[in-house]
Amino acid sequence: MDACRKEVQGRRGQEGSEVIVMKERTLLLIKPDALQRGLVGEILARFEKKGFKIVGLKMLHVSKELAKEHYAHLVDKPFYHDLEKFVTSNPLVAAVVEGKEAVEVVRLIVGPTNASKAPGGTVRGDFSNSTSRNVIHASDSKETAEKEIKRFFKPAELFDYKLNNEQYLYASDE
Ligand code: IDP
Ligand code: MG
Repeated sequence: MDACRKEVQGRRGQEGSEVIVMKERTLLLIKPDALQRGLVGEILARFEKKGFKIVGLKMLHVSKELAKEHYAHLVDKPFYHDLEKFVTSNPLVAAVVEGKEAVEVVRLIVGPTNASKAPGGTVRGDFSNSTSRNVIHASDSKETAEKEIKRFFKPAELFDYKLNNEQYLYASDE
């Protein structure tokens, strides 16, 4: 399933035309530091409470090969060795969440990479004071999200279902 997909809701807009709701998906990795610190439930809850639908969820132990692929943009950095050791040291929890403008909104909830500078209220701002052990990963663009979801989830591990409270999460025109 693509990170960004169109879903016809079957509702009628003001002009009588069918309303098309853009639903985006993005990848979250609740990193090994968060798992070790007992923060998985609290972190996932933030996205649920925002109204994001969990469409994929699993625990895995990241291999060195997967770490190299996922952090390909960082392999030449001096901190890469430590980063690889960190993400492969212990299991993590991977999730795919779906909702309006998921990629951008999830990044806002996550906060900047350097958690020391992350505002309170963001996941990194509230749970970390480190640039490295910053508790969570989130895809940084729609294109990246599409690739990263495929990297961590098989199609059969992603679920299409309706939340019963969807009419309370979004207006009919968004
Ligand atoms: P992001 O996680 O906010 O998207 P990226 O630049 O993609 O940030 O970096 C991926 C991960 O690599 C970070 O979340 C962090 O764990 C680690 N990292 C990034 N920059 C540094 C650094 O300067 N020192 C140590 N670790 C870093
Ligand atoms: Mg990144």
